[in-house]
Amino acid sequence: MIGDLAVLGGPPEFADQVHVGRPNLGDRDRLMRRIEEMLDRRWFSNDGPLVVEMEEAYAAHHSVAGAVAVCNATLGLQLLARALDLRGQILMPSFTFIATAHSMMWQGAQPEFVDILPSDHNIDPLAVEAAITERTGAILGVHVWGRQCDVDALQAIADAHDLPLFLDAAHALGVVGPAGPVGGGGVAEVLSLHATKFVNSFEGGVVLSNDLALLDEIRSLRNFGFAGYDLVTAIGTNAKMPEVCAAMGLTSIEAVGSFAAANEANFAAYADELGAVEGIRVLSAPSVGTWNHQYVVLEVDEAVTGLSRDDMVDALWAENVLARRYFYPGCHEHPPYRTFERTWDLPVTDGVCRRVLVLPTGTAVEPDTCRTISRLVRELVAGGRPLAERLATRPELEADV
Ligand code: T4K
Repeated sequence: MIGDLAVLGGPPEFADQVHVGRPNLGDRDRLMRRIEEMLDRRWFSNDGPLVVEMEEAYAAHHSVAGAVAVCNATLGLQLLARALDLRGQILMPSFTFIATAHSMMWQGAQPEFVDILPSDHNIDPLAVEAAITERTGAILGVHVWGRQCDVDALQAIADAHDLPLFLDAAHALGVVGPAGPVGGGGVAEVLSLHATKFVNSFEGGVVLSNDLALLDEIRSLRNFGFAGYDLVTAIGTNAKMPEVCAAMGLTSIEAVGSFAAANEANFAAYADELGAVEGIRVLSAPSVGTWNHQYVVLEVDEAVTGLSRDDMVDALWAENVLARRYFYPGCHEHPPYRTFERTWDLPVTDGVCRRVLVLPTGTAVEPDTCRTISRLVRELVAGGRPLAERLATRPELEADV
């Protein structure tokens, strides 16, 4: 019943908040044992044994020659950009987390935003090709929602123009797409192990590559540019992963199968409940390969539902469902980038930014909870335009004015 909605004064559906990014936990006892051993060793950072073991595990998991663990993916991207000595404009999507763009700015390179495909929200290779000029320095693809972007097409464009291709794989741990396992694309790929990610190390990131010389360079840059015990050969920084994070990173990857199964069950519940709702599109699983189902993404078509995505977010938050509108409003609309010369035209990005709604999943959420959230979404859609009109005249909105 619409009158029962929390946003209109009813009690919330959930007593406790349901989050999009509740961390997944592996085997607690194993994690604690690793931390105890670390304390006994008194070796907490600087390429410790857990970091070394973790790098081997992540390289093997992604079928690449090597891996470098860093303190987060943002710094991983920065180090990679520095190692590649990137200059000029970096062609990338605007529909990504702001860190993708910021990391290039920190290297002194400039994002040049390119539109995405409506089908999977990934960078459009044709738009990349069209955007290349003499100022282009590199191509940066992002595997948005963990769906592999078209690495083969991007690589062909990069080769034709003699440009490096590298990939933000923050969402794509363990993914195998049409171009093969994530990790081996372009010159390198960068995973995020942030707490909210499929697999986490509290905070962390991993640079994956088949180019061992490039990884050695990144390893040095991660540690102030040291090339030997008392020899510094580059302007490095401190991007080292602490041992306690590697303890979590190792314990998490050991549990990757159970995380994937939980995500898949949740995804199936949402798809089942929402797949036939008019005006709601559930982004489907990729038809090829292995996906991590890390994000459950809806597109809300207000022209059909009568209710905007933002009204839906407000109504869900009132029910204690903390749905998110990632990556609104797109990097290009955030103040640091708004002042750039507007060489780009991003109609698909702008539309997707208005429609996307991300729902809770992960091991902290049960399929039954997903079914309840889906029921709420269906009720909101059923409320349609009359509900939108009531929301527009809510007393708290009038009080805000
Ligand atoms: N490239 C891409 C494409 C990315 O998406 C990201 C990060 C990066 C690069 C950079 O990776 P890192 O440098 O972070 O390794 C979150 C994450 O902070 C961010 O890592 C992630 N992408 C982005 C998509 O999401 P917020 O602003 O949504 O975080 P926050 O604090 O609002 O948390 C999300 C939800 O999770 C909330 O409902 C609270 C809940 N939560 C969060 C944390 C940290 C928990 O329940 N427990 C927790 O410990 O950015």
